Amino acid sequence: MFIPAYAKDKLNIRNVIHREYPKKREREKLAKRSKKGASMDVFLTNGRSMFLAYDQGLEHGPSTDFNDKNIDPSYIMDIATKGRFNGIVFQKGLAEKYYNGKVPLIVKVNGKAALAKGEPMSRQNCSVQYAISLGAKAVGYTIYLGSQFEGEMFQEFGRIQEQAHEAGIPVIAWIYPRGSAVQNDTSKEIVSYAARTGLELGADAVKIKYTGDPQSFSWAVKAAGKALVYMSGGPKAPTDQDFLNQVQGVIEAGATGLAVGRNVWQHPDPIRLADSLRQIIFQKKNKTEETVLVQDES
Ligand code: FBP
Repeated sequence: MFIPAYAKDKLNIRNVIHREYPKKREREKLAKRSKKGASMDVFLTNGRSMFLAYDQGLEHGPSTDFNDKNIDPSYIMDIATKGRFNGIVFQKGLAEKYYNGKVPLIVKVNGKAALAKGEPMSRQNCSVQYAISLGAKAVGYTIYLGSQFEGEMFQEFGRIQEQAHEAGIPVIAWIYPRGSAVQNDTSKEIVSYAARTGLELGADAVKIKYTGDPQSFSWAVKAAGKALVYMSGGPKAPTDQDFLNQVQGVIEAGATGLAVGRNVWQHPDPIRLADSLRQIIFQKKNKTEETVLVQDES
């Protein structure tokens, strides 16, 4: 019987064992690189950061979120640069055509459109190596915790996380509890579950929804352990003050920062808003750390 070469390779049990269980020296080398690769330092200013997310064209469709200005990815790239963001989040198509190299790049390596209904599932559409070739300093991946397809996303994320660490870059997990099993995706229990899932699956940072108050969000920050926590923005808040209060609460809770889109690029003056965000995120660090400490001790 003719057995093609690739199949012979698959049948070779020694190869399989070797691939799944690398030798000790290789494991140590990988562990070393993984540790180094997991660092988010390139994205941090005084231990904090703010990211600009712009994958809503895929996730929601252009007619849901965009106007004549912000439909243009160059406009967003400009906001990220002039607003001194610590990272810009693009899908690979936008990274290929619009990334200017002036702000650290995060390439989202999965995504889904909004047309299909039912249990959410988001599959990988870009390899880690290709993201790196576009200039990515980290890759992002969405997991719909609670979805019927959660296991598939866990598995895919696991592979991506290992490849990214092997290549020396960190992985940011967007963890959005969703699907018929999830009643309230901003409750303390669910958001902290999302944060913890990210830690356990090996994310270097998690992007999660705000619970609405610093006390409950600080539980999610604790649950995330050494994984950095970023708030995900959501639809534009009714007023600037509402949004800034959320950000203040997130920082008070001990999070690293935010990774938001609509609240910034739908704003009539995104650069001015970015200035206000920087004041809260970076300049009040000592004050807020003190506050958190006092709360911890009481
Ligand atoms: P926003 O700040 O605009 O909500 O963006 C954050 C983000 O995570 C985007 O990266 C993503 O496109 C969007 O939210 C997904 O929103 P959702 O799945 O909640 O509709």
